Amino acid sequence: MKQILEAIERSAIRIKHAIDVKDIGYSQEQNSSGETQLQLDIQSDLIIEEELSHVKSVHTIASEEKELPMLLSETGQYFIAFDPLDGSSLVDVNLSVGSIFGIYDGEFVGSKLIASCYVVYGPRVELVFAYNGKVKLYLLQEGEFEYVKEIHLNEKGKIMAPGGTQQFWAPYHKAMIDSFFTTGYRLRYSGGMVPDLHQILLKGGGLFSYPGATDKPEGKLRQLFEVFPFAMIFEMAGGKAIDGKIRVLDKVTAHVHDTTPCFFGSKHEISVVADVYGRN
Ligand code: P6P
Repeated sequence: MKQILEAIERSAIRIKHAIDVKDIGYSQEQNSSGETQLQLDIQSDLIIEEELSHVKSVHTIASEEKELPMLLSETGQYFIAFDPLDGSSLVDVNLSVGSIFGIYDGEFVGSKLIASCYVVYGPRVELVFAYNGKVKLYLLQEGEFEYVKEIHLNEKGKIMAPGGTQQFWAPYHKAMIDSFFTTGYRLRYSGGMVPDLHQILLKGGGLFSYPGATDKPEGKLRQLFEVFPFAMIFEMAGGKAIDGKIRVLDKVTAHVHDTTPCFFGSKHEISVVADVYGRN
């Protein structure tokens, strides 16, 4: 696992450099989710693929930017799913973006996720690694990731990050979100999953939601690359992650690019979501 974290750290430093200096134009390609790929998306994907290809314990990788999983070593143990540069379209308006990694033991299944990691490329580069029940924060300083602290969520928070297009929300979802705001929650939503969730984790709690809606019944965020890694991080930090009904890590993934509605948050906020969705 140490070699995997070191490969992620090397990737993060290279991706940060690419963000700072490279062309942010669009390619002629689309990814499996039908999103036109930025040159940076492709560049970041290739950087991570190259760095992980040197780690003998990695069996297979799956990327948001690749149609199918890629075998790296038959003798490897770990299956790594990653979103190389989530929210990449925010780079051209100079907002924070991130890389997300899920490390699975032997197969791409929620119940086999054993470690998660994300990197935030913002005013500073920070890395969060969740493994063995602990969520640890690191800060990039002079080319090295220095340990800062463990992350813990409070039982209840103050931040609301409501994703999706409001006109397509279910009425009961809109009423629930409105009820949080009328009780004093603060709106914090950039459209970048990594910085939006990072803020909730570091500010002690709240709720990030990307629900199923009439335009996207199964939500937008991908199970293996985005939702499951953050679900583990929130659970290890003392919070919860559900799809509205069940724990997201208990879901069965049929295809590598499957999405799911998702709610990440402190225990109190998730109990409100479970109550509302349980009644509708
Ligand atoms: P919306 C970025 O494109 C992304 O995949 C996530 O980073 C983010 O949480 C979500 O989409 C934002 O989607 O529909 O609210 O713009």
